[in-house]
Formats: sequence, C-alpha cells, structure tokens
Amino acid sequence: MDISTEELLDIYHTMQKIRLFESKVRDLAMAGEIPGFVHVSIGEEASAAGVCAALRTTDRITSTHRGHGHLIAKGGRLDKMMAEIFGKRTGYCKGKGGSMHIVDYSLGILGANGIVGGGLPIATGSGLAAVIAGKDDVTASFFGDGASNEGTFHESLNLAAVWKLPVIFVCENNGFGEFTPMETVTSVKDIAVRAQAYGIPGHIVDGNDVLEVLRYTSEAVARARAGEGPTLLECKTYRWEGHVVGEQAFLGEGAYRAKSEIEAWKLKCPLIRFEKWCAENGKISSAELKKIVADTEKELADAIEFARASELPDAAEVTDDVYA
Ligand SMILES: Cc1ncc(C[n+]2csc(CCOP(=O)(O)OP(=O)(O)O)c2C)c(N)n1
Repeated sequence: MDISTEELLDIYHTMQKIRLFESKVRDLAMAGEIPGFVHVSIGEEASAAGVCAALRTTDRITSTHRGHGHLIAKGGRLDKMMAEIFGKRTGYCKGKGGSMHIVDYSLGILGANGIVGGGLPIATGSGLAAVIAGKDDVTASFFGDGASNEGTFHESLNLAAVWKLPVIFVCENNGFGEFTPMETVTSVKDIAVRAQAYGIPGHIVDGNDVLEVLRYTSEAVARARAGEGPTLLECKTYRWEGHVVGEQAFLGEGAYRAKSEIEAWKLKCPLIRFEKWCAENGKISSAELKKIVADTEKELADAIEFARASELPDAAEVTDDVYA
C-alpha cells in the first residue's frame, strides 16, 4: 500500500493519543476525579485509527459507549473531550453528556452512544442523507460483537444493502459483551460472514494491525463513494481493561477470562506492532516516534489542566439543550 511518511506519523500520533488519553481517564476515574461510567478501548486503538485514516473530514462516523478512540481518531479535541468527561461547561456537551454522548458535527462525529447498536441506524440514515444531498461522503459505523446480535444491526445492513448506501459497518470484535464471551451468545464464529445474508462484502480484518485496517477500509470507502454500497468489516481485537472502569469481576474469583489471555493479547499490542513495522521497513526512526509520545503527553497534560480549571455547569441550566 502506498502511504506517505506524514500519514504514518499521523496514524501513530492518533494511536498514542487514544492510548495515553484513555490510560489517564482510567486513572482519574479510579481516583474518583471523574463522575459517571467510563469505558476504555485500550488495546483496540488500531481499528479506530485505521478506519478514520481512510476518511476525510466531511465523512461521518457513529460511535459506541466505548467511543473515545473513535472520536479522537476523527479529530476530536482532547481538551473539549476531557472537559466533557469531567462534567465541565467547556466540554463538547457543556458537561451534561459525559463520556458516552460526545458529538462534534463539524468533524462528522455523529456521536458516541450508550445504546448498544444505536449507532447503526444513524449511520444508515447518514448514508441516505449523503445520497439525497448528492455528495460522495461516506459514513463509518463502529459497533461491537455484542451489537451485531441486536435487531438494529440486521435492519441497518439490509436497508443499506438494498439502497446501496455509502456506509462502512465496522465491527470491533473484542471477544466479549460486558462479561459474556462472544461465542456463548453469537450464532457464528466470524461476524463478517453475516454480510452474506445481506449480499454485501464482508471481511475479517486483523484489528490490531492498523495498516491492514486502513487497507480494507480504503477499499470499502472507494466502493461506497462509487455508489456500490456498504461493506462489513470485522476487526478482530481484544480489550485489555474491564468492560467498565472500576469493574472488579475481571480477574478475581469467578473471573470471566483468564489473566494469561489478557497477557497474551498484550503481546499483540497494536502500537508496538506498528513501531516494529516502522523499524523493520526503515520508515520512521524511533527518535521520531518518541517525539510523538512526548508531544502527546504535553497535549494531554494541557487538556487535563483545561478540564480541571473549567467551571461546572450551573444547576439552573440542567434542562437547557435537553430535547427528550
Ligand atoms: C440496547 C442496550 N442493551 C444493553 C445495554 C447494556 N450494555 C452496555 S455495553 C454492553 C455490551 C456491549 O458489547 P459489545 O457490543 O460487544 O461492545 P464492547 O462493550 O465489547 O465494546 C451491554 C450489554 C445497553 N447499553 N444498550
């Protein structure tokens, strides 16, 4: 695949932003500084970064409850995201939405979504809107393996296929829905085969290989822009952390997965894999990669300072901007 050094640097920057942002969010939530529930996608950075690297600003995405990575990859600002997660007025939703409701229409981010499977019909509608408007923008919809068992998945794929809508359905299969192993509640081993039922292409993708994700997404985007309809991508990956930050069930007695399984997946870290690829292919020096890490740490420290220094919304504003 033809890819410039600048694009490679951007991809690495995105993955580092996600990793460092979410590690910090996890630590701040554990320390009690962040209110509400937060779900992190540490270990799954390559799917968000690879998919969004194939999109342009006018393309759109829908996200999930585990959405920080998608939003960052589509250009979401760390300061406004952090302020939102802190519940501050300077946040994306004036501090009233929190982690699961971050939206930025100007970047094509149609929203994180606390409803499992909730983003799929929105993406289908967004695809239809682009067609009606005569634009060749595409919409990528991120969702989990659990969401692929919801009715919205099947309805959305069917309609998008029938109307040949420019939508890329991106299943991030991390092996679990909350504390339930995927194989105990899912009729197929590979979500990608479900594409056959709707007559569209479906591909299994190594979700920890950002360049493979980019390659498959670029093909799906070209197909969608050409009016040939939707594609289903299944990015196989793994979440390193609990379902929700603070979850105690993941390693203690009665655990739903073994510590050794998590350790085995950590060896397949998407960032380390990308660093190795750069070294082996003489693409980017380790000094350049280290500079990106240092720059990202600074960006993140500024975002936290911004969030901490911002005001909480006033109680009198509690029903402002509330539509339902
Ligand atoms: C419609 C709906 N049903 C159930 C829930 C509770 N819930 C929140 S996250 C989750 C698991 C989702 O699993 P998956 O789609 O695989 O995403 P992952 O958490 O693995 O990223 C469930 C059942 C919900 N938020 N919405």
